[in-house]
Amino acid sequence: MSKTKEILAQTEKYSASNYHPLNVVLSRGEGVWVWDVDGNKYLDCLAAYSAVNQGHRHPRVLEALIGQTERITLTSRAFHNDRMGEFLKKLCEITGKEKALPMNTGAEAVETAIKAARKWGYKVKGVEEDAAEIITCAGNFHGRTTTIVGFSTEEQYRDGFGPFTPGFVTVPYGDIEALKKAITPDTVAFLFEPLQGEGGVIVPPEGYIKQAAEVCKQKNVLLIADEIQTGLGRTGKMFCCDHEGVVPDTYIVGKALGGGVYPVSGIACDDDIMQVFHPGDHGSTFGGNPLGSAVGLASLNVLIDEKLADRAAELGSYFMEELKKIESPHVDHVRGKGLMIGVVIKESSGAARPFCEKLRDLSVLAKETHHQVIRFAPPLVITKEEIDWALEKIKKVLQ
Ligand code: IF1
Repeated sequence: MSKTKEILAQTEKYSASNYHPLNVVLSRGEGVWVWDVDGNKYLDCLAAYSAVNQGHRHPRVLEALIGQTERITLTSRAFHNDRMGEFLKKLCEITGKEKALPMNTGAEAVETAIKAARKWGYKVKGVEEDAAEIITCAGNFHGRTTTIVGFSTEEQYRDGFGPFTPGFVTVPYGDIEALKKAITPDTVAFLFEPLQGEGGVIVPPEGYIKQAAEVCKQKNVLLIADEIQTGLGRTGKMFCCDHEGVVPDTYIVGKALGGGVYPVSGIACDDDIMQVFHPGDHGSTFGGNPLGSAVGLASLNVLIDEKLADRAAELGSYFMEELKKIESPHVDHVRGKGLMIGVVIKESSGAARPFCEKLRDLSVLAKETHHQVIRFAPPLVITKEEIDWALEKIKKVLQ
């Protein structure tokens, strides 16, 4: 039995079946390339859902990780450590914000943003206790906690997990009038993705983000951008909100902040919001630990020094243009921004999954989202030659 089959059987036996992965067992990674246990090589066009923007095992990220393991890795926040301040300084410089609060996973950072918005609503805006409302969008994906799935519009993410947290109002994504109508005196925040990843690589209408920012400013409602997947260079700018020159009240970051080696997330905002947190109000065992901070700092430095956002802009438009040129009876259209691209498969051609399986057979790893969309989101260190290599295989499968 091949090593792959052996490991698939072992996983089948011992793992919860909360995922339906492609049948490929990865054991090595380098840049945009990954190898399975049988030595087959693949081009990774998912980058762990944009958590590997710097490429697999980036030397500078590994150096920070391994170097820090030789000093100290975890202190808890009961004591200070010598790496967190430097990391948060860099994060504040990049976001242009006064303060940052480090967490670990994206969902934890989203929950932190929700708590900050609610408390700001009560202590600063003057909303009555427990009456705070947060507006979110249909088709959202912000994580898997019960509060977050409570405002998901994807039935499967909610099924069997109730009862849910109150205080959330859903509006259609991209619809400014609906957002205006949904705001009440109790609305404390609008939480949105500047481009919906899991929703199927949905790009909102031009100007939507700017208009949302204006509406929120007028109504004293916090604009909270979940840039966990779209941020850190993925869409061709440091943050996706930058495409419309919008600076949200709160940035939520994660995924690539950990450089593909360690969970690092957080929120960044000015002190008028962050000052609602007093000692003991909020925290986590691992948030702000020296190992994650060292990795977070290196991850940001790599993004900046290697100009990965510019790379994503240039190579993303090349990739998208070439995908659009492919004559295929199966493709409805191509959409996205930077190196966050979705190829929408016509219903008449069935689901996207079989196309991903054929791509795997040709050594390209991509993942479907929402049945009809093949998502292409490779590490931002990809070269034009590697994109051309992938395009050959993608053409074969789509034609
Ligand atoms: C899964 C999706 C992507 C995110 C945004 C917060 C989080 C995510 C915009 C939470 C996480 C991951 C989660 C993973 C698959 C993947 C995903 F398909 F689920 F939706 F990328 F599109 N905000 N997205 O994309 O961050 O707690 O996971 O660190 O749950 O299957 P997390």
